[in-house]
Amino acid sequence: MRSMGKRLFFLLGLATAMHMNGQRTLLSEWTFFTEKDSALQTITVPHTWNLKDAFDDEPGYWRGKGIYETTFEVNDLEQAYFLHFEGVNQEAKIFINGKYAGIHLGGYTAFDIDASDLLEIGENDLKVEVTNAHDDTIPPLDADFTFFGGIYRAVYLEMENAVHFQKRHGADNIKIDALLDETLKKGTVQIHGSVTNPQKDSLWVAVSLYDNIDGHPVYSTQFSIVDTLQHRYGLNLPKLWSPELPNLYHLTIELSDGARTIDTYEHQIGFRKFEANTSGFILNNQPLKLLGVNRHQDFHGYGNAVPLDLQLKDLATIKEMGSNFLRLAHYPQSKEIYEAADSLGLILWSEIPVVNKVPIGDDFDSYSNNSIAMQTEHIAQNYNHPSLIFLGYMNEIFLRMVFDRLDEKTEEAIISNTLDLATDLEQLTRNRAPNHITVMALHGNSIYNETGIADIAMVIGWNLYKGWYEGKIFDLGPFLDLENQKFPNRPLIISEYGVGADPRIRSEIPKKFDFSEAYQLEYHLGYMKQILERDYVMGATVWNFADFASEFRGDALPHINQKGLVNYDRTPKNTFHWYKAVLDSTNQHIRFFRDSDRHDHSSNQREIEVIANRAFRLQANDSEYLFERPQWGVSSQTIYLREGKNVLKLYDKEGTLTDYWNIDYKKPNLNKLGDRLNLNLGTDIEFLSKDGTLWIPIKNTSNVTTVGKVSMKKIATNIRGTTNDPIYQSQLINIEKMVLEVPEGDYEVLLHFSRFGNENELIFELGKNTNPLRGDLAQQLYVNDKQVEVPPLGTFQWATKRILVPSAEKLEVKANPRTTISLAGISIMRLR
Ligand code: GCB
Repeated sequence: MRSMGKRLFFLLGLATAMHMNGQRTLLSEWTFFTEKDSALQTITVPHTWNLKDAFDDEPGYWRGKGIYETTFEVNDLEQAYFLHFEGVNQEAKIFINGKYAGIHLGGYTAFDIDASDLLEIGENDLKVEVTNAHDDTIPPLDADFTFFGGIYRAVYLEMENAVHFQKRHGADNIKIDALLDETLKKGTVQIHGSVTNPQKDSLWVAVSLYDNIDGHPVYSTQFSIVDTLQHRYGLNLPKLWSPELPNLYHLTIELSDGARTIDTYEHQIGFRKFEANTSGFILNNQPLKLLGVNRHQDFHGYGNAVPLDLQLKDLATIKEMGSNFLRLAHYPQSKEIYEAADSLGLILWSEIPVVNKVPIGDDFDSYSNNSIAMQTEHIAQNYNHPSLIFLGYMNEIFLRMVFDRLDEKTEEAIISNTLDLATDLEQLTRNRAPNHITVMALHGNSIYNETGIADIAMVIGWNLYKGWYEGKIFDLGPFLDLENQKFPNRPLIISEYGVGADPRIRSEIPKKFDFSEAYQLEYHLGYMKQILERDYVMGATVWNFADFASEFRGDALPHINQKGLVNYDRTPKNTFHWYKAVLDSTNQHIRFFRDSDRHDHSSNQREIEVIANRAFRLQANDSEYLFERPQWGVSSQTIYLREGKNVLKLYDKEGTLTDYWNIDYKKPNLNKLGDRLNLNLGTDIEFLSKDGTLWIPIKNTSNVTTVGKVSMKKIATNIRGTTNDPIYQSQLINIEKMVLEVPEGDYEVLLHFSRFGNENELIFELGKNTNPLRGDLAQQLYVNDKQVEVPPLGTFQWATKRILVPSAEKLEVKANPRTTISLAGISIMRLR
């Protein structure tokens, strides 16, 4: 009989593949130093050494060698010992008691080191040399995410009987299939495995299956083996696994020598039948549109060394959003993520990090072998999860080649290597993971069709950014239709789509690359319409569930790719709530699209958007508006604000308050002492900085005029030394004169400058770091006819110049007649 404790274990759905009879010790206390910094630190694993420098202002982050050391006790040398590492980025060399014990390449799969022959009674030393230095033989070579170095997942010392389930590729060598017949009425469980049994003792195996909900035994049998485990049995009317009802069974395989249990393997299994074809995805004989998100593993404040509870919360949130599908891009993630997907009911696409490019020349063979080893481990470690259906092995693999513009010979070599590797990985995946679907993600370029690589995997995923990196939102549908027309037999999925959005930014005229949440919503709404209209599109996963670290990026926040539906700290953006309203129709969602509690504007008109999947009532001060259920999860209403506080409320049909919002309205003016006006130039966005300062675009105020052929200039690059990048990432250029009407008074004026890259050189091009002529000219900037000395500035830097202007009725910023000025912003404060 199972004990109550055990049953509870089932109920919580926490059971996993593990040994119940051996001992497992978490090794969390370590000392650590690096090649660069020899100071010894005491740290706990999970750990990464790039937590600071991946986010600081210096370009790049340290990629080198870190040395971890710890000790552990052993008092019985008759047992077998393994060190189990769940993830070390990216190369780990292990030494036990000063002796070399093994090496592992690749940062995203688990591995075991057999320590049995190197241990001593008493204290044992363990040293792990880890490097995340670039290595042309280890994927990924290049990718849009930060390769945080360190032992960033758990490490265990495992003690086992000398006879145990064999360990291979970082997992117990046991493969389980839970299959269904055509009618879904008959299930079959197939088990293949092997046992390390040096003396060839005769052993007993007991296989038992329990209902995961009530712990009730469903099946149990015993048989004898020596070292090969093969078992198959049928089950009538099994409960099915699906995203809607993720019914699981708990399987245990106990190994005994006749007298006692010596090893136990446990795993949750689920019966499901699936198929991907040109009319879509079929689960348990029903069509199912796969909709969900991609997920990276890192998290604000932790890098890639993220506590498990936070990781699991991600999965719960993804499910709560209404997703039935999750792509673990671009690498295998913690094993608990796969377990959570099993119990929550999320279909998984999981892949290895062969991203952006494959090497040519001498490195290719090793790269190819390492990729094959990774896919082998990836499959061995995750095959048994019912949630895992799609297995991938390449993402946008021709991206670098297309952008690097190489000569023809080099291109030929790359294409030939890439095709060879794709063919090998496809073959390997099909062989090792029958009953799964192979998949590959492409970027929107015809090279994948032309080279034939798009015909290798069973399903093709397109990463499409129309309306962001290129084209328009509604270019998506025609692209898909053409692909479908040209390749009617190719099952197609959208593996990525998304745009950057920053909650500090608000726009009334959403545009691509403005990083406004309004544009993010417009884009996702447009995409969903086009996706749902097309049955042949199997599904789609948003890029990305959460913002994630990508050191070289400069979105509105430096070092972060901001395409998340939730921020890096997982606070939701509006589009997250919108997906919830659209995908989770069983629950009522009625709330404001909330983008700024302030309305500093010369016009009191404001367009209010409401995210809803039910009929609702909007109350704005004394006015009321009734709405039917919006077809696409959002409705809007223009309202007229009063100066000061405005109270907005939402009610459902029953009259229950579902959300409220106070908006403070102020006409931008400088009527009172201490009043400020902060103008964000070269843009239509409003920006709320961390210190609560609201920066408004010129269009929000009526008292500014500009002279010159003025235009806007915008970049998305990290401006060093600030997290207020949106102020400095846009400029108004070619200003000959800018006049601000102000009430008579004394003013403090702050002129804000930034300098873009060389190719974008803009006039004021200040001081020492630029050519002298332009520097000279730039010195000739006047405010109310007083010459202003402009501070020197390097590329992608910013600066401000403070000026006091007494007794002014207007502020006139003027350029030398031979030139024009570029300004990123102006802040004005009334002193008298
Ligand atoms: C892609 C890549 C992904 C990037 C994303 C982006 O297509 O697969 O790794 O992060 O685009 O945001 O540019």
